[in-house]
Amino acid sequence: MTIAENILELSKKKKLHFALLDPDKQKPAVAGQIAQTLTEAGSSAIMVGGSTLLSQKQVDETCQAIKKNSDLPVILFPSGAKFLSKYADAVFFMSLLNSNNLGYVIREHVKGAPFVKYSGLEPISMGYVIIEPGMTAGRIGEAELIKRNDLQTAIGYALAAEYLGMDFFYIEAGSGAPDPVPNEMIQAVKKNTSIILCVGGGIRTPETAKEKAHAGANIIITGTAIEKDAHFKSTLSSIVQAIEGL
Ligand code: 1GP
Repeated sequence: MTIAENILELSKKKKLHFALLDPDKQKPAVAGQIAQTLTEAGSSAIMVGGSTLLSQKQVDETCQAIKKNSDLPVILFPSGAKFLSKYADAVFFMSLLNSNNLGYVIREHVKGAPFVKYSGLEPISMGYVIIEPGMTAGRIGEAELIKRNDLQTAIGYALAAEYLGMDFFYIEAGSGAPDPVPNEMIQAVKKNTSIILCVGGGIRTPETAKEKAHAGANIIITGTAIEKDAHFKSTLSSIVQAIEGL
């Protein structure tokens, strides 16, 4: 079974938690320790990527450290072709659908596709959109941010992703967003599509994670906000427990 098939199967049974580790935010050894905690807490996958990466070496070393400490699938969440790593298991082959920069929509993909083929990384197709406030990802990704009350545009992007044959749709408010994606937007997207729905950006507590999962998110994605929490492990376990029973 491929990683994507496995996630699709799992997500039919319960709500999942994925963690995003940004190689720019900690040394590889620390990423390895965090990976161990994520595994113990019950996360289902570790995503690796970030908008401010400087070198592929960072990504390689972070993936290697994670693989040493965890048997969770490691899925790249790349901001460009030069940040792919053969040490990961898979890559979200994702298009930032609401970017004004064609590089993030398709051109980086063209550059990176041969690496994916020859490295053996499993490509997992994903449509990706950023809503207000967008934070660093919105700025670097040159996203035409979806307004927080513009449900129709959110539905339109999700349907477009589904009709283009993408397996996953990721809607996020940006890392560290003061307010995550509104519940009404998640409900509207869920009601109108059948694509696997991932939600992230600004989700810091089990209560918020539960609300977003209850609204229709299949996968809750958390990143740096949680990693900075002094009670990281217990917050994480509580998030996993809060959503998986839904
Ligand atoms: C990953 O933006 C999310 O795409 C992560 O957001 O750092 O706010 O959890 P947080």
